[in-house]
Amino acid sequence: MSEQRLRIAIQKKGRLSDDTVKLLKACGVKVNLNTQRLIAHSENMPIDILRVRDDDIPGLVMDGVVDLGFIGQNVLEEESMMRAVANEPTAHKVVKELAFGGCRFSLAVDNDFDYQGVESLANLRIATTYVHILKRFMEEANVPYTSCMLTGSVEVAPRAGLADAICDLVSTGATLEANGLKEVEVIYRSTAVLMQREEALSADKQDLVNRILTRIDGVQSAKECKYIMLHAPKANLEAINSLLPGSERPTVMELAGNSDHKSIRRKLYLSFTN
Ligand code: PRT
Ligand code: ZN
Repeated sequence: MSEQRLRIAIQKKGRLSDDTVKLLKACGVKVNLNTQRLIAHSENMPIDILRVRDDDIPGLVMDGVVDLGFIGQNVLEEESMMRAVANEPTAHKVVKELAFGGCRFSLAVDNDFDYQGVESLANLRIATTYVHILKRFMEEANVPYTSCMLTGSVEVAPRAGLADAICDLVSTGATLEANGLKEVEVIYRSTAVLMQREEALSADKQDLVNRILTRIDGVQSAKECKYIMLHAPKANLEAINSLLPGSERPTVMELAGNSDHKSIRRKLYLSFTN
């Protein structure tokens, strides 16, 4: 890989891959990712794309091996805490929050578990992949527990007799439900982010990063903005508007032949986090 080209690490195969590649394409970065190659070179920009497991991305950026990385905040947070304990470099900048990869990191127990609060988990065994994020939460709650580190199939741990509870990523909740578990505590919320190495880049590389960031803003604001339209009783206009997020005023129009109702139109900026 050339020092002059911007190096970006992305997840090779997984939940962040498609959205990351789509975003890069929408930003005008042309690259052929149809091969199995570890490194792909952009055809139209001085960019090399490194395709790796998501767990490797924070370290590659923190060690300065790549300039940018697309990663879930949960993985970044966990790796930062792990490296801090090991006295390894952790410096980096989060340069953009992204509108995909949204999930929550939650404690879950069997449906028939009588959960009264975190104290109900005292001295129990909790299975998780992100042991440091869980540890911070349990220490802050001052609840002793034993952790059981699993890198996959965390949701089957209680049924398999490996743990009494789990702490795992949740998006729709379907996996918990399918395994007879209930979500009892959200301990961390995550989206994908774009991270950059701490050390300054050359002026040319930083210009390119700035151009990409501006394009991401353009792509995300186009996606995040939706119009809603509804017909509602005149008397409820203020109440309805107060329920909608943001401070923008709606466009209110008369409805032909109906003096009690109005047509309301409002632009909404959607949040992508769960
Ligand atoms: O192979 P590699 O190490 O690169 O990938 P991976 O298997 O470690 O990660 P991957 O691809 O599963 O997830 C990558 C990132 O996507 C995570 O680190 C999160 O930031 C984000 N993300 C968003 C999720 C989810 N949503 C999610 N639902 N990651 C995992 N899940 C799993 C969860 O662990 C559980 O098994 O999906 C299941 C729950 O989903 P629901 O919809 O049933 O609730
Ligand atoms: Zn992973």
